[in-house]
Amino acid sequence: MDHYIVLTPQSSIKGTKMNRVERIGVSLDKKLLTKFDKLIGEQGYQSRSEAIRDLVRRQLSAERLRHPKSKAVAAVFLVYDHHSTKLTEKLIDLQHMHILASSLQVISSLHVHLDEHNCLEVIVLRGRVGEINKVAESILSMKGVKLGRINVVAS
Ligand code: NI
Repeated sequence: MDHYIVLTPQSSIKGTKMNRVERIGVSLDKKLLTKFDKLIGEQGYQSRSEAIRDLVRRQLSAERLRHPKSKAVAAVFLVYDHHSTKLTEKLIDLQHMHILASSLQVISSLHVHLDEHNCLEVIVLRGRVGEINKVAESILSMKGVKLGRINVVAS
């Protein structure tokens, strides 16, 4: 038996222009719907509509990120040993270099001294996907970086 899901309108903020909302129906077999309900329940969703809206947004964002020219923001996480030769200075130089660049900007950075040796740094970048990936990869491949991760979202 098919189950029917209706996407309900998003709440609007008073005084802002409300997007026109379309209601659509989605047919799913019971087994798939049961799995979906279990998953979104575990993730803390209050409604199927909210979960489906997020899935759609995530997919659209992922699609935009496939294009190197898309605008995006990114957080680069790295753990490094601050005793590593000149890594700290290299990281600072690289960030200063991009602060005034028109196409790629370092918006912010956060530094946490984890222990005697290790530092966690989060560098937030804004620019085109292609440039972000290039700079982020050059950061993560620096000698002395122990762990790294890039999180990019389309903006
Ligand atoms: Ni530190």
